[in-house]
Amino acid sequence: MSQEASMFSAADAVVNYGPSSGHEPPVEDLPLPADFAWGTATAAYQIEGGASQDGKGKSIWDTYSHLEPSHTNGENADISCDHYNRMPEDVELMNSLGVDVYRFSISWSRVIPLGGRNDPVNEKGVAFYNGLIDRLLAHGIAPVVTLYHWDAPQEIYNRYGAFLNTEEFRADFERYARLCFTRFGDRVKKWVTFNEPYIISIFAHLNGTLAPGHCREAGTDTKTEPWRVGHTIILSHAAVVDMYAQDFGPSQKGDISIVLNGHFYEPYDAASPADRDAAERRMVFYMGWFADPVLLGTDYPAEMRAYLGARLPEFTADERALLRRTAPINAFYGMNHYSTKYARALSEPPAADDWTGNIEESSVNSEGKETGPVSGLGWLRVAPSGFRKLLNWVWKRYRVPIIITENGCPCPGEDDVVTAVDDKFRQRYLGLYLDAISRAIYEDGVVVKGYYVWSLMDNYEWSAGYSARFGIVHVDFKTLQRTPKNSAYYLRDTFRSRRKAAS
Ligand code: PNW
Repeated sequence: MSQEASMFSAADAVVNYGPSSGHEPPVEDLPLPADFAWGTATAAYQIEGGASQDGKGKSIWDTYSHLEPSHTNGENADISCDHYNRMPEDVELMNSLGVDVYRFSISWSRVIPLGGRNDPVNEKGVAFYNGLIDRLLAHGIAPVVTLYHWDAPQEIYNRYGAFLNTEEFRADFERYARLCFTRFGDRVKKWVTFNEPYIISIFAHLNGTLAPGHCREAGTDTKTEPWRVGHTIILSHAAVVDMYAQDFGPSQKGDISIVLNGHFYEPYDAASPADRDAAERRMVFYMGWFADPVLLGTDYPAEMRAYLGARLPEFTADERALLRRTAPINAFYGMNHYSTKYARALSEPPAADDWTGNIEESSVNSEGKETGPVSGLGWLRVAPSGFRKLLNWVWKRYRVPIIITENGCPCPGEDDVVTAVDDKFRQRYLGLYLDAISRAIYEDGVVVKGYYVWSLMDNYEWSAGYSARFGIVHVDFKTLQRTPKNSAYYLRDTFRSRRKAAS
């Protein structure tokens, strides 16, 4: 299995203390702007539970997490954190931590159980999100709402393959978005259309480690389908941005954009021009794939067109006009960022379905140097200097304010509840990554507006099930009791003092 394919697998979650490089600087608690927003982030399928409660329809994750043999560590999220039934307690918790923002996602099949544009609305599902939004606002917490965090209604997958059919998906997604803007947009002022299109395209439709695990099915084409999925996401995003700007923006006055994830890539051998080029190309293939059409309103990056040829779909003249028109409306670059990797140019011919630009990724470079100490997951290493470089890379290419919409880590040894609550590894990781933001802002001139930690609480980590804990709040999955970890108090206090220092 490639390193990418294994990213979400349970095997990756094996505790590994790894060699600490010992070279990381201490946390300096550097200042942040007075109006810098701090928040927590979650996703519907990972925390809600209530899998079939109050008329909710099935999503592709309800199906995928029940496959036999299991692809999800033998675990599903039928109950998970039971947030659907404990929402008031969770909002109280956030209030006690002093957060400004809560980023959550709406479960499409909870509000439109069958998902399609002519299918009925589930008013009980709508009422749940109305209750959540009202409660947040009553505590002065701003909701940031993601429309799609990986849980497509199962029925639209059955009908036409969901993302595999651009026209059908786009029409159904437009109707779902319109429903959300109509019902929630009077109070929600920040919208995200899609969470991590790269992961949806590659992990869910090429490696098959996430739902629907499409490449596992007969008759699939991994050479072209991931790029079709990406194309569907870009056009559905642009259509919804256009709709928001025309029909809702003038009265609701909110912001809308997309959330992209990506590592920073360093060359495997810094002296090799081919590896330096590979590191740059890897980021273009990862983030530029979506950010160029969405934020610049241009075609896919030229490097991708040259490499992928006919595997990459074309935009029609109308679609190009849509991209150009909507690009400047996107109000921010939503960045999910966790770690840094090395990129090495390969000389042997790539596999027919290669998606990397013929590059090998690793955590160790040609001199044997690691990107950083390993967290509770093998791929996630502490590398704050790469984060600062990525902030610069994105700012230079797109010149749009950046919001860190996810960042965080599981600690080594976190299965043990004492380690979990006294989470020094995580506090250090978060502290160093916040220092990197401060340097990017004050030393490099990058505009960064906010930081939402992943995640509010331990939850269902997709294919890894409950084996990887990203929360700043511990969840006992037997009793469902929540206990803030020390990092929760660290973030509460550091934002208080860092921002005071800045003002
Ligand atoms: C994100 N990577 O996924 C998702 O948005 C969350 O739902 C998830 O729980 C969280 O990160 C932690 O995994 C990513 O390898 C997973 O670069 C992997 C990567 C990026 C994002």
